[in-house]
This record gives sequence, structure tokens and C-alpha cells, in this order.
Amino acid sequence: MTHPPHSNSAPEERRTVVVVGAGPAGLAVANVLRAADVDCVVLETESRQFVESRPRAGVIEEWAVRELRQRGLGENLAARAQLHTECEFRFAGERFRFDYHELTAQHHYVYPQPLLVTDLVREYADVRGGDIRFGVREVVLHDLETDRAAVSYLDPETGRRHVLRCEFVAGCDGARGVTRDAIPAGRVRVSRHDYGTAWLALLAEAPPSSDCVVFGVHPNGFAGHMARSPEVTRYYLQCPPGDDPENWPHDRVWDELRERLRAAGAPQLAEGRLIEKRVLDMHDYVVEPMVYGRLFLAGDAGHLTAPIAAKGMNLALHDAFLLGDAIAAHVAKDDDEGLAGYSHACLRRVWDYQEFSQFLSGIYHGTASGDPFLAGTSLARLRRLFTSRAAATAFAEQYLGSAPAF
Ligand code: RFL
Repeated sequence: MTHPPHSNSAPEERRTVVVVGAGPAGLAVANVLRAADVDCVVLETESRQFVESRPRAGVIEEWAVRELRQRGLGENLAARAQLHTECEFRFAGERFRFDYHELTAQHHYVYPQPLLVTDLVREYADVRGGDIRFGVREVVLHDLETDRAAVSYLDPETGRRHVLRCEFVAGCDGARGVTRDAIPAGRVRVSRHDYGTAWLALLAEAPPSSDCVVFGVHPNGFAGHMARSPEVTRYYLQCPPGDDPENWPHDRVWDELRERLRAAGAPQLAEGRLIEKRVLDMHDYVVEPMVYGRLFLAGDAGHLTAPIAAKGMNLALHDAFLLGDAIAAHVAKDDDEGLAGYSHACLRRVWDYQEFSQFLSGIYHGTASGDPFLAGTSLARLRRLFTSRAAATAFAEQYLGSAPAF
């Protein structure tokens, strides 16, 4: 729903684009716009320090790294990211290396999301002189179906409501933002999927215990190991939906990780203090179209992909580059082709990644489903990756998001 601007407002500002949210999507859009000399402002409810330290993703696909670098946003990433060429599956007490680089000639990059966000904030605000307002409150969207669209917010320091009239609103405020909810019921379709399971997402102050990402497929449930830095490792443990992290004290976590990642010849897990422990219920949604009037959704605001396949941030960047370029083409050349095709172009990759996430969920969660039939087909799916080069190549392409077209 949209609301009329508050009567007790500061004088209205006129801006070309208001970007709501300073996550990977919003910051990438804003950087593209700044580079094209398009006027914009970014509104963010949290502080700069908070967004620069919020731990989340780590895996970035090669095409996304290439795009970031081409746009002058990937210098630190190129210098500091880890380059991965293979991953390892552990099941039935054995280790199976999956060399996706050999199959596709492509890599995965591991670069923690807080570092990418820090790079993008610095480039936008400090280098390109962009306007970004942290700590705003009560963001409201107005008149989205008119050519007088606006975004207003409360400045907590002055208590005044600011109104920003604009040509476009980029809704980049993630899964729990306000922009998606500003669309009246019935104007877009929201498709949802619930996996009926959850992951305990852990960050451990411990060095990685493998030189690559490890997926443990075990009758007790899935377990994952992902390096984040030489000192910090992300782990996942499948758990019941709605589980309480307090049910997972230090010893239980490490016992269960050791059990689910156990395999002949595997190095011992390096144990460390758990600095993050959150239960993530696994669910997805997709908003279609990702456009309503002057509002263009990007990233998690428009589609959520459970972190099963490590795709959400990659999709956020994909949307952001398309949206930034489309708005820039409109402003510079009155070319509206990009804006008209925006939602369609985003959603093709989104649906492809959602499908892969479902496929991967079958592999990861089937063995622990309690259904022996599902357990059997899940293991067959997994073994096929190591017996059929054709199956392995198709999997590698989806794992890396490297298909030539979607
Ligand atoms: P974000 O990152 O949530 O940023 C949204 C920003 O909007 C702000 N905000 C508002 N601002 C103004 N007004 C409001 N009303 C607002 N409401 C919210 C928020 O404070 C925030 O700063 O969304 P964005 O930019 O779309 O980026 C999406 C990614 O963050 C997300 O998809 C990934 O983190 C998902 N994900 C992964 N993706 C990958 O591609 N590779 C991975 O390896 C990967 N690992 C993960 C993940 C997500 C995880 N969690 C916690 C769900 C691992 C985990 C554990």
C-alpha cells in the first residue's frame, strides 16, 4: 500500500533515483548509477558499521566477479578473494572430490559479504561522492503509480519526516524490508516454497578444516563446511524448522559436525569458539513481476533463495547491474528497453537458481528424511555426479551459474 506524504515534513527534495537498502543489491545499483552520473540517494535503516560487519554470504560466482571488476568495484576482491576449483561431498563414510573447474574451466570465489559491502560503501560514498543516509526510520513509499513517486523517512535526530520525490525507486531492502509490501495486493504474484527443514548457521573462530567447501550427506542430516577466512569458518547443520539455537551448545555442535562430516582419510575438524549461531528456516519466494509503477525490486526484496545453493547475493548483483544499466540508459538516451525487460531478464536466472536449489535440497536432505525411498533416490542422484561426466558437467554449470543463457 502507498501512503500520502506526512503533513509535517521537511521541504521536499527532488532526486532521480531513491535506492532503499544498502546491501549488495542497493549498493551495486547505486555504484552503477554514480558511474553513469545519474543522481541518486541511498536510504538505510542500519548504521554504516552494522552493514559493513553483518556476516552472511561468501560464495561469489565468476561472472559476478567479472562484472564487479569491469565496473571498478572488484579491486579488493580480486586481491583478497580465495579462488576455489573443487568441492567435496562426504557420504557413506567416504570422500568424493568434485572438480568443477576441470569440467567448466570456471571458478568459485570466496569473499565474505561484509568485505564486499565495505568495498561498495567506500566506492559509492567516499570515492564517487554518493549520498547515503544511514540510520533512517519509518521508510514509506508514496504515489508509485504516478510520475510523482516519492519515498519518505523519519530522521531520528531531528524527528522530521523527509520526502524525496523521484523518478524511480529501487527496492533493495532485503527479505524483511518495506518496498515489497508497498505493492497493493493482487498487483504481483508471490510464489512461495517451504523446504520443511532448517539449517543451524554457525560461524566458528577456527581455521578451515579442508582446502575446499565440504558437503556432508548423513542420515542425521546435512552438514556443510565453508572457509570464510584463514581464521573463520562457516558451518551448517540441518535441524528441525523453528529449532532454538540454545538447543545447540558448543559440545553438541562439534560432536554433530564431526559425526556428519566423518569420512575415511578426512582431516580432523579444527574446533573453535562459535561466534554466530542462527536457525534459518529454509524457504523461497519469487515476486512476479519485480516491477510496480515506479518501483523496481532487486535482490532479496524481489526473491528469496534459501542459502542451500549459495545463490542469493549472486542474484542480487545480477538484478542490480541490470537495473543500474537500465535506469542509466533511460536517463542518458531515453532508451527504455532495459527497464521494460528488467523483470523478465532477472526472473529467468532467478527461476533457474530456484530449481537448482530444489535439486540440491533433494541431495542434501533426502537421506535424513526418514523416508527410505527418498533416501535411496537422493543417494542415486549423488552417485550419478561421480559416475556420469554428462551429469557432472550439467551439475557444475548450475553450481557455478555459468550457463551461457538462462
Ligand atoms: P540485504 O543484504 O538483506 O540488504 C538489504 C538492506 O536493506 C536494509 N533495510 C532497509 N533499508 C531502508 N529501509 C528499510 N525499511 C529497510 N529494511 C531493510 C537492511 O538493513 C539491509 O542493509 O539484501 P540484498 O542487497 O538483496 O542482498 C541479498 C544477500 O544479502 C543474500 O541473498 C545473501 O546473503 C544470501 N546468502 C548467500 N548468497 C550467495 O550468493 N552466496 C552465499 O554464499 C550466501 N551465503 C546467504 C549465505 C545468506 C545467509 N543468511 C543469513 C540468510 C549464508 C547465510 C547464512
